[in-house]
Amino acid sequence: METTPRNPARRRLLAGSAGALAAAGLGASGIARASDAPAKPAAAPATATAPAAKPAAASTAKPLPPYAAWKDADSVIVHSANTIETRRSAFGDGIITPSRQLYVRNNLPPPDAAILDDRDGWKVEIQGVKQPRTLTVGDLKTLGVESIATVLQCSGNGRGFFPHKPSGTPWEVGAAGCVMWTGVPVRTLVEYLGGLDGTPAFMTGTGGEVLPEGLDPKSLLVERSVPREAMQDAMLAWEMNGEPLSLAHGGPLRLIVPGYTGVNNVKYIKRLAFTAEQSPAKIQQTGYRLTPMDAKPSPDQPSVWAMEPKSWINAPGANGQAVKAGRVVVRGVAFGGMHAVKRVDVSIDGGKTWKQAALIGPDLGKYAWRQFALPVELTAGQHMLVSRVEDTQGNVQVENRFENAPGYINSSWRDHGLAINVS
Ligand SMILES: Nc1nc2c(c(=O)[nH]1)N[C@H]1C(S)=C(S)[C@@H](COP(=O)(O)O)O[C@H]1N2
Ligand SMILES: [Mo]
Repeated sequence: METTPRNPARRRLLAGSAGALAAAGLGASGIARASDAPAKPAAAPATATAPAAKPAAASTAKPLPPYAAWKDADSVIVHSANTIETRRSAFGDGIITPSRQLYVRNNLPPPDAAILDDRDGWKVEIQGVKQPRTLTVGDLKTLGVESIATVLQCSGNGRGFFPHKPSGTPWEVGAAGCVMWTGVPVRTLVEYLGGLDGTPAFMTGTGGEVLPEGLDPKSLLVERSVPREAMQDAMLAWEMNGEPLSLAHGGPLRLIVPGYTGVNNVKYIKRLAFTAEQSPAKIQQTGYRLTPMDAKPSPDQPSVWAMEPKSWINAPGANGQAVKAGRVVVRGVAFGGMHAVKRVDVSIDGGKTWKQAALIGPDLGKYAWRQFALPVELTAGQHMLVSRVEDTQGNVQVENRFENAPGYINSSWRDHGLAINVS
């Protein structure tokens, strides 16, 4: 299997880790990790428009929070009011993840639902361009429109497979989905405003949550910076899967940064700025860093930005569903992160032998996932189903997770294996 990390962020981390570890020489205990840690208890937002919640599947299950009451309770695991995961068995065979099944992750309680009352009136400040301006969603709609499918995946998806039990939500496979976004391309917007002012290194998006008073705003503000080049494919989106963007998913307006992990896709965006420096917010400076196992989070560690090639199997047998011996079709999803999927291989013996799966369904572009399928004959007994994707650049999904203290970017095909009992 591959031993050389292909992800540039990972290469940087490995290059820098000796120094970082030496410099650290510190115990890892007691490190505060804001990122993806359970948020403070939310004040229940107004939900005048939300349809009634379905009863949860299991009696032990937590109820859906009011702002997400319209989600399909049977398809999700409610970890907390601000962390809701799609069940592995709920990923269907279609390419787009239905909104009712899509995961939700809020670092802060979402804003009041009243912000959706006048969607077109929502304002976003654009800075770092030749003609900085505040535009409304209504204004943005006059500039242009495009649709793009992307994999939206939380940086911590797969954290539940890290044996050291990092703090934060123990997501397995379901903090991810493939979503169709509609909005205005960021490059169209920048062109309209006269182009970039100089050559700022970063594109910075600021979330529109109202922050509690009396606390340092930098400690809570959801403000993320990504390398400027990411603007080429980025979008300010007002629709998701053909519907006006819900509050849960960042309505009225959200930044989409294709290929980048969830946190970089800022919801309720109120400011988009091209900046020389990364945001001073904690979520940027020390949150979402690939912190080595025994180090403290620090701005000199790689930021969690680009996603890596990753795939997993969703059927048959997810979440303990019965599987009968005989012919079955093994199905799953695969994506490259920054590049298109070239091939997916599947093994029903835990990686000893592999067969190439067929990519099925439409190709919605390099940032979407591909569905794959492989008919196999299953004998009675235990089987470990695993899949491995390769992208068009020759990057292969890693066999083993890259250990890091906060438990980010787990792309290990081994960790994502689906153990089934065939009868
Ligand atoms: N304003 C704002 N944007 C945000 C967040 C947030 O808490 N506030 N959470 C981020 C994280 S960590 C993830 S994984 C995604 C989740 O998007 P979703 O809830 O639409 O699935 O939104 C990102 N954008
Ligand atoms: Mo996330």
